[in-house]
Amino acid sequence: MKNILIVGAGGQIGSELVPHLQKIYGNDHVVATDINCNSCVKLAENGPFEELDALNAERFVEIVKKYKIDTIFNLVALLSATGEKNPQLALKINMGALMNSLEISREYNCAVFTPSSIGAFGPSSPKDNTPQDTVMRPSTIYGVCKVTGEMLSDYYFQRFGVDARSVRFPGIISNVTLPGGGTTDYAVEIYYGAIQQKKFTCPLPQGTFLDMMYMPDALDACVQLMEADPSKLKHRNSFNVTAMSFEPSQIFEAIKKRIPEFAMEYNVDPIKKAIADSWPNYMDDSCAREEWGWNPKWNLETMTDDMLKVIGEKYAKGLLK
Ligand code: AKB
Repeated sequence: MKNILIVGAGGQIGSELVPHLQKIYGNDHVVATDINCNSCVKLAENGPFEELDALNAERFVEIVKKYKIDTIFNLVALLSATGEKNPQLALKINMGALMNSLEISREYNCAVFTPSSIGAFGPSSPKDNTPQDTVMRPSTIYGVCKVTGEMLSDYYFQRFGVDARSVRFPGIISNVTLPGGGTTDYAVEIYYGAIQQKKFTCPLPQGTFLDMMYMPDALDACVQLMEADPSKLKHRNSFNVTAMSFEPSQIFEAIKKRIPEFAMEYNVDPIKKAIADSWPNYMDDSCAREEWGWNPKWNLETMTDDMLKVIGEKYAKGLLK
């Protein structure tokens, strides 16, 4: 049985990946960590939780040793829009957490997963059907960290045999923890606006296509890739994965079909627009499909049904205000 460490467990992905992995590997085999204990009260209810600043290598090692960890999920990152507000901080946190995860994986013989992103691509990458292997010259500090992370992870595999694997996640849409500071966040926030205020102000202009994925598919991607037969992997860091691509008016229409009074206006955020314009419209994820069986289950319609149902129920029960 694996002993898994999740670093940055209180964020959008971690808060759902922890219970997902607990169901598969057992509660005691999944150790959640975060710099902020307050965001992890729920996570600490069902399994081990430790406070960890991922930049503190000594404390990181202490936890790896204490729980005999053999697999690390490094989810620590400032996202794309926040990164542009403070590039030096993004560099420090994103690269610091990555380097500690890789070095500790090398020393303590752990497999390691660090998500990359559509943000690893840049304005000179092909925008449509963006290939697995192509030009990667990102124009954000977030993307620079992601490409560097991909290259370092492959280097650690080739040079030291560290079992490092990764996917390039698109915008992830979920109903448990809100993302923060990303360019794709609008595609989550729109559901809360639709249910609560029946209106939403979109920060990206009509026509801005971006890859997206519903959280259950993202969780499957993490597990499937880390469980994949290594002899089948021609790539490692990192695989294109996507489930759908849409632009703001399409998600608006999908919601409006279900909430006819829903209205949307645009107030374009120039930083988010510039970032989104530099990213793919949609990626080619055939390598992930061929090498480890990637096969997403959710599309815009089924995801919209589920998002409105789950978030609607939370408002109805008074769990959200
Ligand atoms: C962001 O928008 O920064 C993230 C991402 C696509 O990596 N959601």
